[in-house]
Amino acid sequence: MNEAAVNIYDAHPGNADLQREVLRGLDKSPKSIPPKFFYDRRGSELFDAICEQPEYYQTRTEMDILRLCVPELVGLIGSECLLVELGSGASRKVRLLLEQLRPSGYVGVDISREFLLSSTRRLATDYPWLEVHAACVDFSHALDIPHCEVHGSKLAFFPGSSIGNFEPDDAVRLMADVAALVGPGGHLLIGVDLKKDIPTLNAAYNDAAGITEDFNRNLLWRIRHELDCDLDPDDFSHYAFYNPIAGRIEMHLVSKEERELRMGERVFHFHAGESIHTENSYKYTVDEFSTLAERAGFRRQALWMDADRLFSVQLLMVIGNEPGHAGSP
Ligand code: AVJ
Repeated sequence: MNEAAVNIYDAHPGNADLQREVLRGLDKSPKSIPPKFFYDRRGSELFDAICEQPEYYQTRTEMDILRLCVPELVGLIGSECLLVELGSGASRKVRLLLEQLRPSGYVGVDISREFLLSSTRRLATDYPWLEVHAACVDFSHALDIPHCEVHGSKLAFFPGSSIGNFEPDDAVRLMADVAALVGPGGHLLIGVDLKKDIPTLNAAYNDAAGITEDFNRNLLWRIRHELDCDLDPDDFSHYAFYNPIAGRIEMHLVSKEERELRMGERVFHFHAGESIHTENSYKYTVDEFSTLAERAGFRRQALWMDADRLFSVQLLMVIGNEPGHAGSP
């Protein structure tokens, strides 16, 4: 069988970034490592397994919402669009969109190269009518994707509440980049996890099967394999909790004992109980998120939620040269 064609664009910063950012993060006080480094091959597999856990309500809830809202969405967007998916991962959710929206082109954007290539190849095989692009990009730095010919509008898709990984100001910056990418009248369909009771939030990041724990600790396995260091991942424990003051889940790796960690020529000291902060996952109310979207230049066009209001899918449109909008000619 012929491999389906995928147009590949690779801006991946490579291994040097892991080393540089890990050293920089361990120099900070408190110590931290950016969550984008979770997603090596094993990390992406573990994240997929998290999404199947009964405590992790986000994925199935968002899928249920998408199943119900896509027909309405198609009415609002129309076909003949270019669909750009951010953090495409296994690209399961986007199949729902592709099948009903039937865009003329698809661009998958992800930092995890192998995962991106295999998932976009599968899409190209399953949808021969679709022009498929793969952009291996760290969009937390810059949303630098290849130019694609497009008739009609652009729709960006950012599912899974991955926007929650960004500090609110950075989330505004990223959404403003998306606004510039899709242009006036263009859209962003975004999944946003909502504020809710604390036990439900805590359980979602402390599943009984221990998958989230493995996912968190896999970051240390990755560092041990890819960098020159004397790290034993089992010396650190998984710690995840909702911080109601900051409005976010925090994930940490906590050193069980006092230790030194050698990395290249550097040595880092850990107190017993000292943590490496590995992830924030911000939760928003509908109103809080509207404020962020407006700061980025979007107006909300539609809002879909499950009956328990655990999760939301929001269609945002770039405020631009629409007739009647203040400031337009
Ligand atoms: C992919 C960032 C949306 O914050 O819920 C899941 C990542 N971390 N369990 C999230 C994650 C631990 C996830 N996001």
